[in-house]
Amino acid sequence: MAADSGAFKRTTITAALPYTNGPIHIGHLAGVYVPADIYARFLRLQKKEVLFVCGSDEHGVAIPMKAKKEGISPRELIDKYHAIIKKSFEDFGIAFDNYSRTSAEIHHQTASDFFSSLYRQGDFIEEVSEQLYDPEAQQFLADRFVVGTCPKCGHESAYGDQCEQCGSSLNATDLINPRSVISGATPVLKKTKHWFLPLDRYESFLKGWILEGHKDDWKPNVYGQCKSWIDDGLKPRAVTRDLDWGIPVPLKGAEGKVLYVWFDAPIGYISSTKEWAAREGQAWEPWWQDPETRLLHFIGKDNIVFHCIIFPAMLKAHGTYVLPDNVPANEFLNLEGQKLSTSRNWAVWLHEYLEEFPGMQDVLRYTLTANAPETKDNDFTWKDFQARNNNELVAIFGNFVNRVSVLTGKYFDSCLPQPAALSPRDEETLEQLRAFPERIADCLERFRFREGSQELMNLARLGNKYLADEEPWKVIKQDPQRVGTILFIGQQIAAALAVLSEPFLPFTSSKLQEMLRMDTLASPCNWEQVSRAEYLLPAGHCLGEAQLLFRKVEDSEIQAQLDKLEATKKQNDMENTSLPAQKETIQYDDFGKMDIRVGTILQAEKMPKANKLIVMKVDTGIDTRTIISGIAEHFTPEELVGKQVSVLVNLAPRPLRGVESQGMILLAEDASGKLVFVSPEQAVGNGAVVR
Ligand code: B3M
Ligand code: ZN
Repeated sequence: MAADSGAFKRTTITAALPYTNGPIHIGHLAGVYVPADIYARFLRLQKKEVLFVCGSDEHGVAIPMKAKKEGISPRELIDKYHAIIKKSFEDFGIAFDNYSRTSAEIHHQTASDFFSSLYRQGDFIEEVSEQLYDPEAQQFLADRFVVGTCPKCGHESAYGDQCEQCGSSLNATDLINPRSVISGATPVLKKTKHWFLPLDRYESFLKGWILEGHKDDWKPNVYGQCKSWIDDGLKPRAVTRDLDWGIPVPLKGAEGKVLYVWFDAPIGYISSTKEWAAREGQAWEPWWQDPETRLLHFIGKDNIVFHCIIFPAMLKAHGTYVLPDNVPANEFLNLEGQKLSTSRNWAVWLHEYLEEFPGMQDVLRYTLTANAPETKDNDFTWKDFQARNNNELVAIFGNFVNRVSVLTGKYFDSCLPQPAALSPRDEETLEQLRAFPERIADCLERFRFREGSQELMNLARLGNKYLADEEPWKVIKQDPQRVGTILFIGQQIAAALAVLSEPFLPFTSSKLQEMLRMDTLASPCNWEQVSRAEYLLPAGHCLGEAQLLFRKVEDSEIQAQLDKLEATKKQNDMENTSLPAQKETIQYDDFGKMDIRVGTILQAEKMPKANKLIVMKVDTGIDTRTIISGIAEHFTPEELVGKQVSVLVNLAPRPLRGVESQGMILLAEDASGKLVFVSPEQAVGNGAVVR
């Protein structure tokens, strides 16, 4: 039943396993890993029992596909990206208790056993169907391994599941002139046996559990997707594939078949837990099997059906597992108005960000949280990044901490003075401060991370306003003791910020805790104490050296990022408009037959009632003749007159709209469709022979 973390003994948090077919970018961070990490840290700070697991998803047809593209083996590919991804997570402070990978032995064993259990219980149905098969390579072809002409738009290299030119989703059997990516052979249909999870058997369970049980606590986007899947009627889903990359199907007669990647991947959460437990000398079972465990899956919206319907059906079928209590899936993040895309390189890659903004992980974490795609798709813009940094982190949070620490240093040698009697305003400020843990917790328990980050900023605002109103820099002249009290209160706010910012800004939090020397306190500060303790820092407590928490981001840095994206856009445009392939070989004689001369355009005018045509008089050196060319959309008649161009003069004349064209002017067209004349690089006499 729906409840917050308080009603459970422990919480198992999973974050979607990233595919090792590329590095990770801001979309992954914003959608899944930052919110999951904030939540895990938030529970840990409250001393709750929590386990946060993840790992690399290294199976599926995308892996051998990508490996082929990069010219390496699938094993080399997964090793490469597993290392890059793991490092990005560490760099950004995503504090998993364990980060595993699905190529690990323990995972192969766990997934294989899971399949065998369901098989033994009779939870699968077997079905023989016809699939495309490469007779040369002697293997079945996944959709992505078949290319051919798109039946909708004629694009010649559409994939078996989708045409990237017109975006239509296709069936591999619809392609005209299909060929195997592996051998180039024409695929044939061949019978093959597969195992299916009959989701229809779980319909009434899913209806009760989700549609009735989680109507109010699951996010509307998640609930809505589940409802439409269930309402559409659930069908059996194949959980095996004909592929040579993955976990072998543990059955006799299933040689050459592997588990479908979406069958094994979510089991990866369990394997990762087992790996952690073995290392820590703990039991893994309570985290998955004790009914008092709360299971949470953090994912992106494209993974909803797998985590809310298919995996729960698997867990339910198995019989000994708890079901997810919530699946707080996010929508998508765009970048500067366009969909993030690995293949089009439209992304901010985490490893590149860190090279360009070293030490600024928290700024990205904060920006992505403050602007998280929680309820709808959202846009990341560099201008917004700069504004969040300069106007919030620098101007509010950093500025407050800096002012209070500079003043404490200046007037009290960086040791907290004994406060005098508190004014009503002081009392009220402390009262407000004590309310923040609950205010932030209330947001986080409802997975409203954006709101939570804004509440944190409000705490810094409280501090700034207090200082601005109390004006210790003015009061110091007549009442130094009062200034001691003001700064004492100010430092309590700084300490609260140090604690409460930890889930959102872990690097900043630890810098600030160091500055405040919180490690030397008799009882270390935690979430609860911010609301319970009379004071977080006692009088007489001495502070460490002040550090800069945030720095301003300059316009030039933002411009550099925008320029980089602009270059990517240009690159993509170039690649989209491909150059035609080289024509058939010809002999010298074929070329020698052409008589190409340099000529000068003497006159030019648009052909009446023809949009594209221009009629020209050209001096070819041998005569003056009329030539018609379809270039009116590219040039105005005025800019043509006086130009020296190359003319094919012995082309048979042909009539166009009643006027005879007596030759052809040569033009070069690049990949983007731009037209230029093929002109001599310096003036030369008309009639000069081009050869
Ligand atoms: N690797 C898909 C993705 O990255 C997939 C998630 C698996 S979670 C079990 O979108
Ligand atoms: Zn198409």
